[in-house]
Amino acid sequence: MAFFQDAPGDPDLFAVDTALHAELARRLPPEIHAEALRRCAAVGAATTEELPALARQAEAQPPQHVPYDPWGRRVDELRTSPAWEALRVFSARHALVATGYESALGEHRRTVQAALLHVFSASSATYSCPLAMTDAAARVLLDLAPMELRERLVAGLTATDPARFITSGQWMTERTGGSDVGGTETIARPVGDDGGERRYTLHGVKWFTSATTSEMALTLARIDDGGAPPVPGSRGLSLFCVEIGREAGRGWRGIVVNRLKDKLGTRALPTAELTLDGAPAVLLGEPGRGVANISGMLNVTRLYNAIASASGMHRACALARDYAARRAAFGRPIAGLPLHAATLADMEAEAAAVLALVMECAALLGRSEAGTATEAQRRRLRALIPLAKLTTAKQAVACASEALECFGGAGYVEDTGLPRLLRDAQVLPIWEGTTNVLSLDLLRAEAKDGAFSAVLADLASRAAGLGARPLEGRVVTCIRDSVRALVASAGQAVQAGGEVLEASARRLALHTGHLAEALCLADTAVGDERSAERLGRFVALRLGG
Ligand code: MFK
Repeated sequence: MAFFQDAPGDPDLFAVDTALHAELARRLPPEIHAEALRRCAAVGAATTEELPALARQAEAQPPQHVPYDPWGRRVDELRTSPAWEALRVFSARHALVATGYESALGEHRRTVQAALLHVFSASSATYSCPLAMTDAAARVLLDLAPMELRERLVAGLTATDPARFITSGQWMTERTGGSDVGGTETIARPVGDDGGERRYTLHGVKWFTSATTSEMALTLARIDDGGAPPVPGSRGLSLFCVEIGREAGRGWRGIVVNRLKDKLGTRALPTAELTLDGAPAVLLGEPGRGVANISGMLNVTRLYNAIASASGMHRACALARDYAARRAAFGRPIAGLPLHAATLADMEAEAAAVLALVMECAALLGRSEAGTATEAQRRRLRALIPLAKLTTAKQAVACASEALECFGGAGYVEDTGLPRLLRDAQVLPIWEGTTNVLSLDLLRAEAKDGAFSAVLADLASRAAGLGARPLEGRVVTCIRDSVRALVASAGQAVQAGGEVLEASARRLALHTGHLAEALCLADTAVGDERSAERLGRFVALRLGG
């Protein structure tokens, strides 16, 4: 009989997630732990069939832009797959955004939410992107919006009733660039105040607007009130909230959709170029404080990015492991071939280390938002978020590439669905700040708040405490040596200053990120043998131990 290879199956991504189980067990008090397990299990059950089927359908029916109706009227309809809408409904029902604002969960709200997102993201055809911006917009509106606007929009952004749940976009990137936002060309013209809301119209082009079907967006513009010329650079930018007015058959109020982007991956996700031609907007916060004000949004979306990296790595590993049991070569299932078994174990070790750092960031954000974080923890969080985003994104791309290799030629063939692992991972280092931009952000966070020093001090103190842990001597020695080397090279770079410091920022950031992962995983490894084994592998892989 002819041979046909079985495809990999989609496992229950929560049931097989030993790393996430270990993280939750160590981080949550019993009642919240039980609740987190219950909620994650409900999402996990959908990762075997429901979510993969929705993701496949959403990818197979990518968004379409219909600029004109049959009679020539501008309508700018963005048609997305019914599966994309079903992912929105699923997200609301499982409170994927709302959990981050659930005061009953106290300082653990972001830990529970990160766990849910870790189970969900990789099977969501990147629906996690609109969720990231929705969550981040809720955060910024809570901090900055006038009361009526805040109450109206935040209720929708954090709703668990699908009929009320709305999403938000974030329009930051213009043709002048996505990194140096000081070049923003969009102008805001005042039209007067309305019940505490400072109203403007916006005029300019936004070059990357993801989740463009959202009901609202936050964006930056330069105020031009007809008096003194607008202030150039990033200090002249202000933050605005746009509620998108769409009327069937009439186009969008003050906005023209130029076209949808043809992207390498994230193909179910609508990403458009827009011309703002009088879009009504409300100013948030003080004029000229736009970059500082939108940074609250960036910190949330960057954490989501790191969660998506961890989630993608976990799914890639789970698929590769499932396949290894089904695929035989050289006389046995490849799971039993020593080198393949070691490769899978290394990938899983890396994914566990990534998750440990992500959960640390989520825990710190939860504490910070609940008001229980210390000053040192807040400073550490400021640096850990860019560090986690930049480090984990690079690891996610490498892991996706390795996973494709685990399937041989099938990993390179589109209709297996496997190449999507790599195409979707490749966006993670690019959007929400590239590796280099975030490495430089770290230097700025150090100059302003001593945030990088707070991370180094924490790593040094954790490394010193490792001796009291039941860990392999090799692991402890390697981590300690690595922390010493990092502190020394950071010191040399700071002393050199200027361009030498800038040029070394990326190397320092990645070294710090890997060490932070190792030390977070070391905490999880106490009392969890599998995590201890993974720590040993991770240290050998990344720290040369
Ligand atoms: C699915 C579709 C896929 C499509 C493919 C992707 C295509 C790409 C799409 C994108 O373009 S996504 C957007 C990517 N861009 C970014 O994420 C922005 C990257 N740039 C930065 O992060 C810069 O560091 C930043 C614009 C934030 C700073 O630029 P500036 O103009 O040099 O400002 P500065 O002086 O560093 O910071 C201004 C204020 O904000 C300071 O406060 P003060 O005025 O009180 O001193 C900073 O401390 C504060 N700040 C900046 N970043 C912060 C922050 N505060 C807290 N947290 C932060 N992260």
